[in-house]
Amino acid sequence: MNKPASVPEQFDVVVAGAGFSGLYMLYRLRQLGLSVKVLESAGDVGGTWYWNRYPGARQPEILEYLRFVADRHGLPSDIEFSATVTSARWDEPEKRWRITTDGGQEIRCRYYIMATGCLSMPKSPDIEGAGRFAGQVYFTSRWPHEGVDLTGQRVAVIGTGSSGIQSIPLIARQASQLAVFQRTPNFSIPAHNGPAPADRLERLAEDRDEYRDAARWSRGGVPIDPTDILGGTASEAVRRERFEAAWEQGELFGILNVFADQGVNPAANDIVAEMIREKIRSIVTDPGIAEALCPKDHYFGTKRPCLDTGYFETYDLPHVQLVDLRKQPIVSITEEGIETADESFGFDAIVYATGFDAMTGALVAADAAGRDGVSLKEKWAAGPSTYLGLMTTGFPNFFMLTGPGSPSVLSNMTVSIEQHVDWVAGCLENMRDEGLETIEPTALAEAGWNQHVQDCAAITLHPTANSWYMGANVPGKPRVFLPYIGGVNAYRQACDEVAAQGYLGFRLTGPGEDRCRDGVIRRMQPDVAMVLEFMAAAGMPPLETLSAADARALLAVTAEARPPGPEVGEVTDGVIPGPSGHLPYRLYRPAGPSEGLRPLVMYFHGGGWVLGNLDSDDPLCRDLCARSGAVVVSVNYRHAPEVRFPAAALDAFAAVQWADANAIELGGIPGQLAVAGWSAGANVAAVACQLARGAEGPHISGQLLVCPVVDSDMTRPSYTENGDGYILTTALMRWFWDHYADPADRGDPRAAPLHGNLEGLPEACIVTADFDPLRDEGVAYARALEAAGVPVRLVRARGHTHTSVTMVGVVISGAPVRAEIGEALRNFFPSAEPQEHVS
Ligand code: NA7
Repeated sequence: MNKPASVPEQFDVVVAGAGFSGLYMLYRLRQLGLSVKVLESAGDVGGTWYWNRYPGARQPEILEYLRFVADRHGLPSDIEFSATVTSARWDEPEKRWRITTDGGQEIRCRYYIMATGCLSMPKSPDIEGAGRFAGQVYFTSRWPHEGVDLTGQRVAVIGTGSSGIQSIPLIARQASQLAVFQRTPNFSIPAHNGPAPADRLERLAEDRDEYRDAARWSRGGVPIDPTDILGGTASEAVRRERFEAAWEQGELFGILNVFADQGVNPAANDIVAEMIREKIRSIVTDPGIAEALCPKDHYFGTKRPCLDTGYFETYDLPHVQLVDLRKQPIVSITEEGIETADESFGFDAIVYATGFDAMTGALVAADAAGRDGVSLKEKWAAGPSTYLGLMTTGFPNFFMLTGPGSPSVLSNMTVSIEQHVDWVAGCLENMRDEGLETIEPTALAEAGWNQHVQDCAAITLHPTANSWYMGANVPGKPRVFLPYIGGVNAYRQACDEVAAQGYLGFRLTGPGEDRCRDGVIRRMQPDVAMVLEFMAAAGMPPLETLSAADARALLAVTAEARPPGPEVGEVTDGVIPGPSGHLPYRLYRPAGPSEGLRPLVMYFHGGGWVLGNLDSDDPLCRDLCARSGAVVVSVNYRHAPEVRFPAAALDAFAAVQWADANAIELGGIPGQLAVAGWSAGANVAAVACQLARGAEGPHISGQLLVCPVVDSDMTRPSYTENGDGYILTTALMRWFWDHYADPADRGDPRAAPLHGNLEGLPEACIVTADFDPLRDEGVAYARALEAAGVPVRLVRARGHTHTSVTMVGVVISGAPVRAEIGEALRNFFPSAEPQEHVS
């Protein structure tokens, strides 16, 4: 019963919601001896499982279980049912939240925890005339608890997400006529509901703790073995076998794990998608209806795949009709039924299975305003912003369970809920023990986390879909990827590290206390981090412990396993007359007319003047060629220790002179010549520009320097920060320098171009990577060039290492950086269009 109270009640904590997360939160807070009030809109525990009782929802057992848990621990005595939070205000002087409910109650509390669920705020029907229908209206998300008898009725179902797909076969059993209004066909696989598989039960019985621990440290919160089979390279037989097994198993994480790359690689994704479409065509007899049911506008898994029982089979029933809204959109709901562009339908009942304002809807609706009176709705107008999906700046002591920016809906919710609740409980325990009163994330930590969440999504196919993950199902909702897709395991690791580092990125205050260890918990691109982990696990010996010959042999082996890089028009090998002997080169001509002339880019590979060759940078050269539209000529200069400083730089200069003199034979437009290089190759490219300027020729249009070596000073901060653990180490850089140049020569501008005269040099594009020891010297060179009047475009490869931007086809997050490089190269020249060759 809600009774207006004149004196506000006081609690340590108010929790909104009594579903899985609210119940477990209550249990843990009680253990800490904190006073708690749970406010729940519904008349009972259960959350999602209380509300979603549509036909086919597998909810009764789960709801029963939650009731059992609540009763066993006597939880209901701290829960107020039928009480909805209508507003929450942070009282800064009191350092408390003031909560009001729809019953007029006011409650004060130190901590306010939103356990309001991710799919709990139904989307209001955004269809013209929705209020006009005179018959029965039902929402799958608010299905009457006493059930609905649709026997003999003419029924419409609008929506073919999970709720529609699960309820349609059962509604079809009762209805005399059923019309399904489908806007977007969805991927669905048979659920094969029944007893849990014997092997899983055995594993649980053998060692329950091990099973649960494996779930906690898995990607999706379900302990499965992630495959390493790639869709592109698997044989047809393997593809078929893996797909059929997943189809038979009927589990979401199985069908999402047919290939390791189906979530990131369109070609691999399409193999799975097409196999599902084949299944649909084999089930549905009418080919036209089958085709209309085949999803084709999004990659498989980028919208939540559905699990069904006899869904596609339903369309073979004579009284079931599919209305394809792509062909005949709804014009209006009328008093009698639904009018589309082509037809008028009469119904006795309309069922809306139109989904939810997911992940943010319930949080925003509860009208919380933080320290400066700014509401969550205002703060999140352009999309949610959280730290770890748990808290948000400006809202002290305000926690969200499974909020945006946490794995939540992409994972086994219960596993994610437990992790969140345990983390919050640990945090509050720590605050109590340390005598602290408030906790709030910093702006820096929050911005860093938001960036990481988006970085994780950006390497997948997810952002391409109009899904509720992207907020795309609610008109006007900002298009932002809402959950964290980096994995339950990676997420748990990040949360644990934050706590272990004294609550990194949080400001904590208490009487006489104001502490903050500010920082960003994840700055590295997620795929770069994966490559580092993979390399660490492979246990490669540090290159600097090897001889030059052994290091070269090792790199040759690893190069063989790489993807080849993009197709280009033509690749030819040749030799250049160098200052002392021939230098091999490889020429990459862009696709397109072969006879036209193009701008010419002389490219020099990386490898610390010791390693590398025409093969080592082959994928990168292809990529540069394809992106820039220029002819790229990769030159293999002489290497140390066999031939030391300044041979590499002199070779590079000679190659540039030769290319200028022979531009037309190379397919280059005379006078449109740029240089490019990566690492030590960027060093010799930069030196070649200085030598060309000194020798008054040839004219160089631009210099692209990717993570260049431009100085021998190894004391800059980037050496301290990144000198170990990111592939190019301080020790390896020292090894390179020792092989290449005597200490006395290392200040020579032909070894350290930063020390040269920089006036009159060609315009530059310099790429620096965050986790590169050479980062700061690259920035220093850019600044010095600018000071000398040279136009510079400085490209920051955010979250990258010295090598990762060059890993074409491996590190997906490098592609946008290389797109920028390609644009810079094109801008060096008046036009990248092939020019007619008039001899
Ligand atoms: P979903 O998955 O959001 O599905 C809603 C469906 O309703 C989907 O097919 C929508 O088409 C359709 N829809 C929504 N608005 C309209 C309008 N205005 N006109 C026509 N069709 C519309 O919600 P569910 O409840 O099925 O499932 C939610 C989650 O619960 C599910 O993903 C699982 O995680 C469990 P659209 O695709 O937007 O074109």
